[in-house]
Amino acid sequence: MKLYYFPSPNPQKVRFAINELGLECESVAVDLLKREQRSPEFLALNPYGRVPVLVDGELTLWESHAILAYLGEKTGRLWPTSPAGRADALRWLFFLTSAISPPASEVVFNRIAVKLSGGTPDEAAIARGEKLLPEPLRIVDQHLAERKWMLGNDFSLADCDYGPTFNVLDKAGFSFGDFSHVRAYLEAIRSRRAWQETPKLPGL
Ligand SMILES: N[C@@H](CCC(=O)N[C@@H](CS)C(=O)NCC(=O)O)C(=O)O
Repeated sequence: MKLYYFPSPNPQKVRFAINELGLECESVAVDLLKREQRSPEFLALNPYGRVPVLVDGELTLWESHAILAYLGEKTGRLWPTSPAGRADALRWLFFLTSAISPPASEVVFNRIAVKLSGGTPDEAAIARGEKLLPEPLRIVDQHLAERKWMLGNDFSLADCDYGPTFNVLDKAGFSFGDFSHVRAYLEAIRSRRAWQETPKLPGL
C-alpha cells in the first residue's frame, strides 16, 4: 500500500490506523505548503486535491473516513463485525466529519495553517468555530463518560478518527476545560505508541 501523506489531521488518522493495525505501507510525501496537492500528478489520484489518498493494488481511495472503513473491512480488525456495530462505527465517523470537523477546521486552519503559510488569521472564523464546537463536543463528552473508547471498552478505528482532530484542536489553543472526558480520552490517545509514531509537524 501507498499513503499520500502530509502531517495534518486527515492523513494522520490513516497513518495512525495503519500503525495500530501493523500494516506495511509506504508514505509518499505531499507538501501542502508547497501546494503539491494541486500538481497534475496528484490531481490524477484525487481530483479534489486533498490528502490522504491510499493506493492498495488496483484501488485508489481518497476521503479519510472511507479509507478507515476500508482498512477495517479489509483486515477485520479494530472494526465491528455485526451490522449494528458497523453502523455504529460509521455513525461516529459521519458525526465527526459533519458536526465537529467543519468548526474545528475554522479554528485550526486560522490558528495553525494560516500562520504556517504566513497569512493573516480570520478572527471571525475562529470565533464562529469556537461557538459551534461545544454542542457536538458535549455529545462526545457524555458518550465518553460511559466508555473508554468511542465504540466501547476496546480501541477501534473510530478512535484513529477522533484522536488527531482533538489533538490539533488542543494544539490550536481550544480549551477542553468543559469536556473532562474528552480531555482524558485525548491523553489516552497520546499515550499510544501508534500515535506517537505517527509523523507530526514540529510542536503539533
Ligand atoms: N474530507 C477529506 C478532507 C481532506 C483534507 O481536507 N485534507 C487536508 C489536509 S488535513 C488537505 O489536503 N488540504 C489541502 C488543501 O486544502 O488544499 C478527508 O476526510 O480526507
